[in-house]
Amino acid sequence: TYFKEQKLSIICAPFCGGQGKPGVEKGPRYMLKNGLETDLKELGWTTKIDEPLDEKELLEKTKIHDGIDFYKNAKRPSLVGETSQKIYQSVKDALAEDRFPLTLGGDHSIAIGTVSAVIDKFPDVGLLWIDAHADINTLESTDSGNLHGCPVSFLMGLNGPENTPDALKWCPGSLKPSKIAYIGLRDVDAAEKKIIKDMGISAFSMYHVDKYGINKVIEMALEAIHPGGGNGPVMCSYDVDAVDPLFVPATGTPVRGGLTLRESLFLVERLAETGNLVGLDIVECNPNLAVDDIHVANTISAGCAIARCALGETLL
Ligand code: Z70
Ligand code: MN
Ligand code: MN
Ligand code: MN
Repeated sequence: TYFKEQKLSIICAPFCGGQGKPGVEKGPRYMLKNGLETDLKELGWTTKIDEPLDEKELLEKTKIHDGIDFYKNAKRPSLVGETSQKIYQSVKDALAEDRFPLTLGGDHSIAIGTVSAVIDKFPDVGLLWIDAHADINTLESTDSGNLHGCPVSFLMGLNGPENTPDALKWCPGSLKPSKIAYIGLRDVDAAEKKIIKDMGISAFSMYHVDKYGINKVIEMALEAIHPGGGNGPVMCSYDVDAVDPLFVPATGTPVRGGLTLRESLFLVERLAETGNLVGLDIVECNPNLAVDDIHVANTISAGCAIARCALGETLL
């Protein structure tokens, strides 16, 4: 492990401005209400909750930015930049205190902050991006204009300095294509497929999960980001829409044919087993999109289970 003591920061990132569906800002509050902090304490972690954002105030601000904060067709770049920078600082603070950073979203644009901070501390880190989507659209390629579909392009510096909104210029954009691997992909835009192919980024779609099984896929992904044995620090940015909507229905962009609940949990159990995990995001839980209370409970409990399994919970 890369941490001296079993300490962690739970960083709350209640932000919805990287996409258009309000409710995803409720994720951190719902996961904490589900008992996540207590559960992690029972696993032996000394916890601290960091709330760098005011959920209510930020939601109001997001509405104000609607329709005025644009960069080409990208929506709310100033707010995404400003907010992800606050999350960046919180993750940096956690790591400076030798605490494992667990960040609860919020939409996936917050990973611009979390991953940048983890790279600052562990320059050699490999990133596992667990998602139905590749989130690698550039400001040029995005059709939706939703910045939660673009965080990887900022992390990799694909937009270039001349084409980066001022509020996002703080992001180092130093992630190398060889240091990222995707798992769970099944809804990738044509422009994203081209970027992934052209840059030689490792991507394991649901096809590969079916073909090889999840264990083999994880091993291949770890080998891709850390050639010669798969050892080295790993950051996991986990979009809950990677999980099949049967298990996680309350998310902004559900896509059928995803990971089973067991595959989803095995993935993080396996990462915990390596002892190499140095950061985790859990994003895109949106209680507003549930049609009933069971959908809310299923979604939130899956998000919490991913966190617990990544942080040491085992079945036996
Ligand atoms: C699409 C876009 C996306 C999550 C949707 C979808 C991106 N490629 N990501 N839901 N989590 O809008 O760029
Ligand atoms: Mn997604
Ligand atoms: Mn995502
Ligand atoms: Mn139902």
